[in-house]
Amino acid sequence: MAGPLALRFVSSYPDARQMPDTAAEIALVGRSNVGKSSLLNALAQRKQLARTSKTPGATRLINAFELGTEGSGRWLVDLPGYGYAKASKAEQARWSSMAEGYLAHRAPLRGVLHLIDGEIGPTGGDLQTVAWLDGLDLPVTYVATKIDKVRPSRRGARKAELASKLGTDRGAVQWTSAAKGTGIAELRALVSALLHA
Ligand SMILES: Nc1nc2c(ncn2[C@@H]2O[C@H](COP(=O)(O)OP(=O)(O)OP(=O)(O)O)[C@@H](O)[C@H]2O)c(=O)[nH]1
Ligand SMILES: [Mg+2]
Repeated sequence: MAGPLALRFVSSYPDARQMPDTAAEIALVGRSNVGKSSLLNALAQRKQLARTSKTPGATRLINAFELGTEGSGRWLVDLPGYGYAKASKAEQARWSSMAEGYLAHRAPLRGVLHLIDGEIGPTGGDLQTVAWLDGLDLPVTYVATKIDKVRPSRRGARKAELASKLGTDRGAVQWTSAAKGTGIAELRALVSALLHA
């Protein structure tokens, strides 16, 4: 099974147009508080590589992390989340344009991991993002987060329900818990394969 990914923080960018050329990138996309930064930390088995918080809006810039040896140019990119209701309209608009500008125009981008909260299922904002991403020519993998918060007796039904709301089949959703380590080895293998393809 895949061990921890060797990830190093490279830099934060307010605008994708300021990012240098790289060999390949994969981005973490999802609602604010869904667990993007926690998942990145779990992939690397590092507690504070990416900043996490109980309060949504922890990630406010495009944060780049490099995989493997320094200068490999293979990046995992942590994006600000969408749908944080308490942020001002102006702030929300700024974060969205930051993430959307990156996703729509970033040449080295090879694919997206779209995180969906496994406990609460896809929100309206998640489904809007699904539709928006569908318009881009990018492979999207759905990752359900926080499986530890779903009672074991409910997991089967929840998996079927979440996949059906996303309009995909059950096997297409990668279920994870950054807290408990569930599904993390599989995701490490996937990220590594996507960045080396
Ligand atoms: N129980 C549980 N909690 C989790 C898990 N993953 C993340 N969390 C919690 O969810 C909250 C948000 O996590 P973050 O990783 O900061 O979320 P984010 O998607 O990066 O949020 P933004 O940076 O605001 O977009 C934190 O309180 C985490 O501890 C998980 O697998 N299980
Ligand atoms: Mg974050």
